[in-house]
Amino acid sequence: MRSKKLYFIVFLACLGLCQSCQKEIALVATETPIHIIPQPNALQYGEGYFSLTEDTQIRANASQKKAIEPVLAKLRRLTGLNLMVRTDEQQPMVSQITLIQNDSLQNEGYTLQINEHEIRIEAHDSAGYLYAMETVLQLLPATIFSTTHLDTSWTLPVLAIQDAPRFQWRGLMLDLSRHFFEKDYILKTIDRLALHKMNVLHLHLVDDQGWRIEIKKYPKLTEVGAWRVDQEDKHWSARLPVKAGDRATYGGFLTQEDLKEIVAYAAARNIEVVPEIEMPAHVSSAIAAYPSLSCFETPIGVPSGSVWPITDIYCAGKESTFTFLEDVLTEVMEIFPSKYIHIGGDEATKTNWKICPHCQQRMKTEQLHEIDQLQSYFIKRIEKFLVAHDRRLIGWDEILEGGLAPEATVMSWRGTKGGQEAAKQGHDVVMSPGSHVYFDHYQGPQNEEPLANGGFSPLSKVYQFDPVVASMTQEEAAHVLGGQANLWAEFIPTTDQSEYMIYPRLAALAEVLWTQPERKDWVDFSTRVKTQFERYKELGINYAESAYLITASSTVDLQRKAVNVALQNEFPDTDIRYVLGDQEIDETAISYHTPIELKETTLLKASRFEDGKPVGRVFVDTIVFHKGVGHQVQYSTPYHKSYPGAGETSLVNTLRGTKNFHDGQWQGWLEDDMEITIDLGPTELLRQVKVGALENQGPDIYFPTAIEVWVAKSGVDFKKVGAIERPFVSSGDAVLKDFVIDFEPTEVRTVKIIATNLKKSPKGTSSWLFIDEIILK
Ligand code: TNX
Repeated sequence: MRSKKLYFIVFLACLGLCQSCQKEIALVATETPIHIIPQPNALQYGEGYFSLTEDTQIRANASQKKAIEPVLAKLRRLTGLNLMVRTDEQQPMVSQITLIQNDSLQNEGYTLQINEHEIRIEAHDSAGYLYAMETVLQLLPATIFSTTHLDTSWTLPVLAIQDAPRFQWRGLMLDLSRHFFEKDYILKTIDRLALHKMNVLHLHLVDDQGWRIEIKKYPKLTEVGAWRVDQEDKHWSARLPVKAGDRATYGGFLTQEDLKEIVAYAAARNIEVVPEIEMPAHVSSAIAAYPSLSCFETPIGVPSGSVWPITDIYCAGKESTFTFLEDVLTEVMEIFPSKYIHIGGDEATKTNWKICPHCQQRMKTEQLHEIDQLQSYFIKRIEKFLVAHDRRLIGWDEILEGGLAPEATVMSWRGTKGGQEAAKQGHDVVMSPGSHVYFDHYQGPQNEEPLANGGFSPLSKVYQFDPVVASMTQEEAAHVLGGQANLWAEFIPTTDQSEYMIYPRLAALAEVLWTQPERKDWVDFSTRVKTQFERYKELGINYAESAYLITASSTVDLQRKAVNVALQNEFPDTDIRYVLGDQEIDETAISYHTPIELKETTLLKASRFEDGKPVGRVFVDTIVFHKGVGHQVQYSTPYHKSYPGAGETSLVNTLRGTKNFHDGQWQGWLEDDMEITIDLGPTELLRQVKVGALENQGPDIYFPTAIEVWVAKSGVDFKKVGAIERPFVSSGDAVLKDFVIDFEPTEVRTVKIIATNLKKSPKGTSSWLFIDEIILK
């Protein structure tokens, strides 16, 4: 890829990575593309190649050999080479991989020096050796990640790398409760985490919709709690309530043996598996198994879908709750040797606690005055138990409420605020903000992506994530252990979909958590990630190519009564070409450079081109011009300042909103109706009004319940020409709809449109009305 030869001088002393290499190295680049993810922290290019051959042997002691075993096994399988490991001190071999202990290196760090005869690896711990070998794999052609033996020559470029992670916690969470992932998929995920030099796998083993870990003392947790009524064909929020004893067939769980195998497999790849045992909320599955764990002991079923608010929670008053939890945690600690045990702690609605005699009694005895303090009591008590067993408690940022347990670590998900607050109080934190690293969020244009859980975190946004918040003091920053992405699985029906949501965003996250900020570079990453795609293909990963998808953003030129459509995707330097009208998109398409000016209704198609040919999904959009375009709109009820769309001309600018309600095209009214008047100046013959609306009941956006159209010749004396009604209908999906109001053709100057807001949702919350365009015909 690099056509020019590059000359690099790197002062390693400045990077402080390696004592023994504190000398200037000036090496000349080879022509080989070196595309490593995460980007190493220092890299000097050389000239020439090292070849892996029948003669190549590995010099390592027993523990070094063990450290690199997973990669070595892969190398042997793929290359068909012996790659014998020699532990004896002998004369230099003709071709060797040498592993050397270097205690001046950082934890998990390594140096890699490749010349024509030797790959020399130095590290301080087994993680360092393993990661050096992971880098070696990435210096080979992507086919090294294939699953079958390949008869080809394997060469690596001459170079030198000094590398170490920026953060010690580089995590991914899998939610096994909402979707049950089988053991094999988890093992595969561990291999893939290691490839990205990620070192924490957080398993969300407990939630309302399924208990996924065998606990020998409480067999019903899995006999009952691991199974729910199969409503997988319905949208998560549209699943019907269930009762205790309903036939429950969807689910599964991991036995203690399975989990021990997972833990060992992960440990061999420098990955710590952190179990999450939720409490006091998100535990309907446990209460379904043992109703006595709740305040009022009412029998419930394991819910098949959404539960909100979460009121079926553990009783904080009864001693038996704590006996149960200590028993469970004892078994958990026997399976998981991890330093941290995650206890959840999020989203508890404590209405039962307020009226439960046991909880009230507990508050009295413990002199707790507020209900949040009871949650804090709960968590502190569990922390004491964990600390007594030499473990550390970690929980979601709600554990801050009512006072943090003395040694707790906070996982900040509601932005980074909770994390910063905890760091201020001197606690360690892991940053996992929904804004950047929730892999259940959309990563591309919502209209073109498989159903996800709202939100928008495209690849470039994940890449922008920094676990250290700019306003943190040095002391606070030192408490940031690292970061983590969470794959919540309400909208993950298959492992294929799980892969789609994780990759390539995991590559961006890996670089965020490993590479020093000054070495991060989006433009460079976007080139390297394409090689990562090649590796994913070899590994059979169903990765997302959403970053390639073309989107349009447009502006209106009122003077010229024209729309300027800009085309882009996430990657810089994409060859985008387009055609206007009915024509197929082929070699004759026009190269896109600057926004396209349109003055009439036009069908626009665009595609990414490679080697002169269209590849990937074709972008198709019709820009509809109509009689209202560019005319003045007066608002009798102003739109909400949080959703201004594109401003005063938003409703008559031809530009349509997408299912992503943050896309800048939607104007929103909260509880208010929309009442607007459009002045068509002198007059126009009108026969139809279309009102473009969005419904997404999850975030309380509802279609209008009625629309009225009034017209006037002069701007006064309006007469009603049409109206429709549309009563509320429950729906789980985001839906776009144009409401059409036809009427007798009428010569008009002003048209008034009133869309009625539902005002209060069935949940009792304030409802939004979202409108993107008023189309006048
Ligand atoms: C909030 S993040 C939750 C999860 C949901 C997730 C969906 C957190 C600690 N709690 O229970 O699955 O949102 O994005």
